[in-house]
Amino acid sequence: MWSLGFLAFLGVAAAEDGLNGWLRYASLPCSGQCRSNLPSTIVTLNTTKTSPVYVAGTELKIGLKGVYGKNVQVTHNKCKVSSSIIVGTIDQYRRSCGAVNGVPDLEEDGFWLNTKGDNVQIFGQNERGALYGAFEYLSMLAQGNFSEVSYASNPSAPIRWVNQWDNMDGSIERGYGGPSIFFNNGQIVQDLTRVAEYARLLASIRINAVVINNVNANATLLDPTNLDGVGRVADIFRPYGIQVGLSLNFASPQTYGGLSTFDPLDASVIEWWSNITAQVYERVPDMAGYLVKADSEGQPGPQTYNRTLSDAANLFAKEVKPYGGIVMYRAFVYNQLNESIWTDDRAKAAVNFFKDLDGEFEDNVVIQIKFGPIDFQVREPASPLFANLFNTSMAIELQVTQEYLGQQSHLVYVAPLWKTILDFDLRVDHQPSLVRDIVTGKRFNRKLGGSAAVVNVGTNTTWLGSHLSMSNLYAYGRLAWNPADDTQEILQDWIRLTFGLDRKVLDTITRMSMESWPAYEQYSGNLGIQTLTDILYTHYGPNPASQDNNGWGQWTRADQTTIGMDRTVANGTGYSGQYPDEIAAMYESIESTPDDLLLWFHHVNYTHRLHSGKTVIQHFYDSHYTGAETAQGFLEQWESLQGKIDTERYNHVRHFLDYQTGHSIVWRDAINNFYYNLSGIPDQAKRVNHHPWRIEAESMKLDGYKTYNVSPFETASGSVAIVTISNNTAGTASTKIPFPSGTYDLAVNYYDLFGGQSQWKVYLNDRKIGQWTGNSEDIFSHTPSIYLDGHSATRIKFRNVKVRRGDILKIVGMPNGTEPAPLDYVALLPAGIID
Ligand code: GCW
Repeated sequence: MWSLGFLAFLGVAAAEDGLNGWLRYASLPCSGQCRSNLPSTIVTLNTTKTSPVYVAGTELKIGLKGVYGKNVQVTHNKCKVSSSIIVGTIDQYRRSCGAVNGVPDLEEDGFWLNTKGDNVQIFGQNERGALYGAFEYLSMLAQGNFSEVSYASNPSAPIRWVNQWDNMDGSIERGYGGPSIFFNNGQIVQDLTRVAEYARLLASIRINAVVINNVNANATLLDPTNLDGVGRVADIFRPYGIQVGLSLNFASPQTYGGLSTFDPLDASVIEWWSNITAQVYERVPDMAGYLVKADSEGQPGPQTYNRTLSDAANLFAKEVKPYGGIVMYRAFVYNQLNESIWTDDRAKAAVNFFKDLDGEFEDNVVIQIKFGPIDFQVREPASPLFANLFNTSMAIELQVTQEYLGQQSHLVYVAPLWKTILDFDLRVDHQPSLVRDIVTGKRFNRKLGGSAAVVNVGTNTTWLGSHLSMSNLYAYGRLAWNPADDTQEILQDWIRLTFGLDRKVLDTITRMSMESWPAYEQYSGNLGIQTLTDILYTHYGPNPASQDNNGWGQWTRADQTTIGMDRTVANGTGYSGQYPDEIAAMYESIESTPDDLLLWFHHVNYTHRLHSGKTVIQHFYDSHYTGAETAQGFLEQWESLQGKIDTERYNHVRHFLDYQTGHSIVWRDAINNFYYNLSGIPDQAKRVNHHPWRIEAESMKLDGYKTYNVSPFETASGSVAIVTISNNTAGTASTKIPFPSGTYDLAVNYYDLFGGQSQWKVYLNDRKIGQWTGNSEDIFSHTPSIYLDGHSATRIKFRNVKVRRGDILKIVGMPNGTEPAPLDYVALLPAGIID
């Protein structure tokens, strides 16, 4: 047997379970330039173990050892050591070593990186900046890049935060990577190992603050024991240059403090918050600030007392100001609406609530604005609020967690979507006004500004629930630092750091990732109609009807002949008038509205012709076929990398992509069937509702199975499925194969429900050719469903099955728990047919 030492000697990598993310420091060969350019010593200019500069030294040591197997000594406060990396702040260097030459003035958190052969200087404006510089140098080394560089890098904005929607009981709202790393059972967890590992990842992408609890906040976080826990968490983050922030529940003075009111202008309420804030800062002297969701989705707020949103924000702002804290006040404020009122429009809410308060906020208040006016949909226009506040600081809110974008069970590289917003020019006062220049504070000269992303990592070793979704976290950090960066270049750094330098690996994952958001948009909601997920349940699978006929205001206004929200000033909700003149004019007219936002702004016939020349309905049909086809390609592309990626991650990702190929077809058929059923307009290419290679389960010979009408109807082929008659007896569905003899891929569409793990077995003439278990709730990251619907609909495929016409195909389903082994259809797919 091999000893551990021998394995280490061989350089056998630790399990590739994703825990180290892009900080794997996987071994690279080293000769020539590499040998002569590897420093032999690390000099850190701070000896305090909890300082970011000290941490930088440790990280450099780990990196050099990991990537190039080189053992390097860390020493402290020595200035002139040859063949060394010297890391510290500019001031520390000046104090210990004298003048620095050629380094430009750095902004807060900025750094200077200078490499000459095996002599490397890393200077931060502050300790945090020095740590960022160390990670930058390590990123070069880990990508085999030994070029001589000499440059300063400064952040675009001071606010580069992440938000976690973690609940005190350990669950995470819209989290797909397992339970919380912070909370369990109403308290902060004892073992903070994962918190330290998260801190390291976040520091490497230059995140400087993390809000650890859900914006739907629980006041019990404020009890003294929990605040002690927050203190422990902050102690873990601090060495990585990351501050902790807290979400507040606006009603806490009453619900938790026992006061009779939570009126923000009431003296006793102000005193109560003052007292709480003092307790917080006693434990966390560098607490970043408060995050507030109020008067939104049932959360209490100042409107209860007819106070303004600025009254509320300023209450907290005044409390945290003496400690240097800020208040992130969310613009996500809206009321329930009535769809029968043509002019009602949730998209107008943020401007309506905040515009008139411009200038009323304390200067340490930042309005945190979701990128679009509704809610992280697959495509939205930029929030018009960015163009309506000139004397108020703003931050853009993004979602790394893929709430409406496949919940990490679908590959969707989201950064290109964010880019459509960041690079959008709002033309305020007819001047260039890119969203990225507005939120960073440049356009309107604000000192504060930046971005916040909802991340929601959990205890899963992949952090987010799947390996490939980590590109989104990486890209978020990079764009927060520099929103002008190119999303494909960011992606490629991530790929090299995560999967190595092989050219084919790089090209393949690049291609899949760059195709993924467009494909997801194609097989979900098109032309700006929103994602079309089930908005009343899991936000995962298709359910277009759930958008309408309720107060949530995510309407499509689809009927038999027309679809889309008329948001024009002339004839609709007036939303387009919330933009500056040039943009308002563009969206007001159908002619100048880009096709991809047509239905966001206009209510048109299904037969309306797009700029592309297609009708709206034919565009829906075609896009859904194109998108699902692209997704089939992801699996093939990934499989071409077998042997080039460690088995653990190869299999994990393969399994997810295989699932996505099936679920993209569920999406395609559901949306196409829904609008075909509504409009009655056939697909010109005759694909929709026409599946020559399918055999519906309900048309098979059933024994122990019965038919079941699926809701929503469009999530079952032919709207009907079958379920076992009893909860504990197997059912059998059999059929004679009507197709020509030959080799086929056999696809089986079934429903995998939460609540049981049924088993299915497939036989051909009584010979078993395949089997599977309905356990996807334990494997995939998305929210499971207890119903037969678009969330639970799943496809499994058995490749290269040889059949003869007249063979008997039989599926035996054994129910389990509340899962009645449901089946929708089988398809026998000749080579090249997707069905
Ligand atoms: O996106 C929606 C989510 C809610 C979330 C809310 C918000 C935390 O469905 O789960 O609540 O937005 O952003 O506040």
